Amino acid sequence: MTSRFLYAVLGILAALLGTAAGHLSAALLEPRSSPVLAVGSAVIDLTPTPAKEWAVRELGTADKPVLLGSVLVGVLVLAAGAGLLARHRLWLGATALAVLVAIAALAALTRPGAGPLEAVPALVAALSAVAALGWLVREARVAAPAEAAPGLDAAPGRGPRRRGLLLAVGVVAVTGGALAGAGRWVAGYRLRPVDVALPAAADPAPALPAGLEDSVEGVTAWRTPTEEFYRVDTRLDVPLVDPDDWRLTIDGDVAHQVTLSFDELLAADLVERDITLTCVSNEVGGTYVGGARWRGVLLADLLARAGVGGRADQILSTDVDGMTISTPLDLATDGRDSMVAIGMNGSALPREHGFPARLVVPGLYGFVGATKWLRRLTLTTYAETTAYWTDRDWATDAPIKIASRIDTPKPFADLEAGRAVVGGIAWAQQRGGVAAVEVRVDGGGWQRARLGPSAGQDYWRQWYLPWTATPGSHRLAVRAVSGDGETQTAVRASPFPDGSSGVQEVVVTVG
Ligand SMILES: Nc1nc2c(c(=O)[nH]1)N[C@H]1C(S)=C(S)[C@@H](COP(=O)(O)O)O[C@H]1N2
Ligand SMILES: [Mo]
Repeated sequence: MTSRFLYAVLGILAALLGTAAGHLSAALLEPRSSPVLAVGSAVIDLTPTPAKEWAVRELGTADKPVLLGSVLVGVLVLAAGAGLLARHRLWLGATALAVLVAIAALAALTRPGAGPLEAVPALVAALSAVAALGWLVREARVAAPAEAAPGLDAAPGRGPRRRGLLLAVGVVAVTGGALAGAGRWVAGYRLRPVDVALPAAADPAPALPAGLEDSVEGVTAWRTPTEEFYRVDTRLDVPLVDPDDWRLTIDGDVAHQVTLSFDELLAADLVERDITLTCVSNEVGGTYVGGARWRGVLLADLLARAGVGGRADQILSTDVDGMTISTPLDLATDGRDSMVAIGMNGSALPREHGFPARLVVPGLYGFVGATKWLRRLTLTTYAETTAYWTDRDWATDAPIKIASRIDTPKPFADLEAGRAVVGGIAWAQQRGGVAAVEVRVDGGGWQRARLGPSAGQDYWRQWYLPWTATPGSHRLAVRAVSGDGETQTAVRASPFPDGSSGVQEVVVTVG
């Protein structure tokens, strides 16, 4: 092993130990302030919108692991550099590590609503990384005193002099691993699901009829299992909210500010509705869409308690960490079942999906109507205040487009000739629901597919069309027609908000 390589490895080891120590202290104090998470979150907020859209499209749900992995790799490359600097001057290497950690501290402190405590994990990381580097470098010098002559790539000595270095490397590596494991465990324990007994809804939804998934192989389940529900948000972690401390405040242009505890929300009149949620970043044929049964308090009831003034044109919602989303007031209150949801598919919201409460507005894309980890609803105007995505040039008005997806057959599938089935889902929230789905084979005429049951206009529908597959290559396209008579167009308009409206076409080979 050359001495350069050795010192780069020592830098990396020291940085890994520091990162693990920082992560554990963050898990104990405030999970989001973990150095790598904080830097990753800052990267998300600083990333220009087109790059973010690209990442969501190209990387899908892997975007977060990829981002965190890149941040970690970046840290390790810089840490290797710090190790190389320490080869000649320990203080130079230590300073480099400290600068690296200062960036993490800055990232943690600039999170919305961050207090000074959130710099502690970075501080812990800095102290442990520098201490580890100091020890490792001292032992490395003992092991290879020739190193004193700069420029000579002397191999570390053998025998007793090397034992100290091996011991130091072993202790740092094992401690780092133990700290990382402990941090993971503590964070996992503190973020375990909260056991809440939800009261029944005063206005329940009727039992959902059986969907097509049992009879048509390959069609998406009509009810998305909670664990499989897509997740899209700007966070790398989930917020740690204690429902006993949590409050929902309604303020701004209101007659009287209203503040509700979680128990008060549970005690309010609850409704239950089947609503399909989707993300504007969903690719044609994509998976950022899901159907769930939401339980909550109608937004109209809550706003009535506060008494909305005449000035407001937007509901600015703020999450527990200060992230903001704006919802057009006129749309949210036009009679649709907008709600502050506390339950999903019969249980309390999972932390990933907004525990303890989130907004659900039927017919609006998630980024303008589905604020998770909700803390405040402020009645204000678009002129006065702007929200996170508004500041990034996204539209403020974003009704969900009519959409349909082919679940089966999969693109580029190889099928056997004979009886086959084309099937999938379609949605047209707040447009009268899905009235028809049409399938086109090889550019021929549009044929009506058979529809699964309906659970109201805000919930998606399954569909299928029996098809006799003949040998050769075939193109299968699908489009939906809404209850209010609109047909999904073939225009794949870009940029947003038309991105999600394209007609999907898949190519299959029949052998
Ligand atoms: N606080 C908060 N709420 C949020 C977001 C977010 O980044 N932060 N993302 C929104 C977006 S873009 C979508 S599509 C939906 C997704 O909700 P889900 O993750 O429960 O499917 O949440 C919305 N609510
Ligand atoms: Mo979204």
